[in-house]
Amino acid sequence: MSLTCGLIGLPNAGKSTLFRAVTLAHAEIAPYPFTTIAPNAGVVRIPDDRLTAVAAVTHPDRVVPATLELVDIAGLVRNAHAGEGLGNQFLGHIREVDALLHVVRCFGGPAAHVEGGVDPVRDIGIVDTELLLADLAAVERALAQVAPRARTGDRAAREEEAVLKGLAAHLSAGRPARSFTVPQAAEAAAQVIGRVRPLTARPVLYVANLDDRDPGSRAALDAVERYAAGAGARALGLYGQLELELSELPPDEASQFLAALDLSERGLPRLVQACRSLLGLHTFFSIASAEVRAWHVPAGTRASKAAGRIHTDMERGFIRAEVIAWDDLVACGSVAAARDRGVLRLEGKEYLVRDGDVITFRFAA
Ligand SMILES: Nc1nc2c(ncn2[C@@H]2O[C@H](COP(=O)(O)OP(=O)(O)O)[C@@H](O)[C@H]2O)c(=O)[nH]1
Ligand SMILES: [Mg+2]
Repeated sequence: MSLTCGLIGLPNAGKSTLFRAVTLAHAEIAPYPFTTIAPNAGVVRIPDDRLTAVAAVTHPDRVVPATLELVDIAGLVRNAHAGEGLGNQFLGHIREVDALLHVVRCFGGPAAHVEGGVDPVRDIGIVDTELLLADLAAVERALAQVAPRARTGDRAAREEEAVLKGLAAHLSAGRPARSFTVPQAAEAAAQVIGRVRPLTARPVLYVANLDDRDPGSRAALDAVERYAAGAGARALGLYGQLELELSELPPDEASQFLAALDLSERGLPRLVQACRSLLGLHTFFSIASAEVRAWHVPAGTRASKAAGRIHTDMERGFIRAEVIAWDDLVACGSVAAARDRGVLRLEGKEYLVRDGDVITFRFAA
């Protein structure tokens, strides 16, 4: 299972700058044989204080954080949905990611702005409109497919057609598929969304790329935040160029530089944590003498499935899960003490893994 966030936005918004900043600072090292999947894709480590605390009481040889994939998708331009500027190819790449980081340019400067001056809300609108139009085209194709069956009176086909028409109207009104609901036909709607896989159904974070030397770019952040709130999404501001420069420095020099700039913290940790919550992930920890490791699973994952994240044998031969909340383990100081105090629970395969669980799976090989 690989969960992927894609950087999208207009050309020259700072996507590649951010991609390089994140992959330099958070690049996965061991135990994978490669840190880059493709020139524009990287595996990113997600730092986790809970993992550090668990490792501090279990003393493993190795501590392995959970990871995500990040993809730098080439810039989208006006009329991409109609094939402009390799549009279909770009939209195809967006279709492959699970969540969107929509980078919005809030800095001026020499790098040409494809649309003229700095205007983040206009820029967001251009990109979001392209995604909406691409989704609308996909819904219309699905409608054309289902129409013949619906005409014969097939009940499921008619229900699907009704949902698709509702979705088309929703998109035409400029609203993203992620806010589309059909309370009276929730299951049919979920099936349609699962089949059409609209781009605008993916969760999105608007990333305002600010300029540390341009005080005006803070006002742009306000505008992006207001837009995001109106769209039921979140926004985050950071200094892309500065983050890249900091990522290129040795850690001690980077902290000195940060202090000199009067910045208390970097933006990248906030960004990678936001990716994790955007994807709706829970983290669980596995503990062995050799290795303590963090794993991501979608919220609502059963224990047996979570075991399968570690090894398919563990899922197949699943017997039970021994679960301790990470803070209970840290408070007790050891697994044995946690067992003595009764905070270690035995759970079956149907148990829904909670964020922060420390789990040892028992399985028959
Ligand atoms: N001033 C300033 N320039 C930036 C910032 N981020 C990126 N740039 C510049 O904007 C240009 C385009 O950046 P790039 O990351 O290639 O944009 P992309 O087309 O979205 O991938 C480059 O010249 C960057 O150096 C920023 O935060 N502030
Ligand atoms: Mg680029």
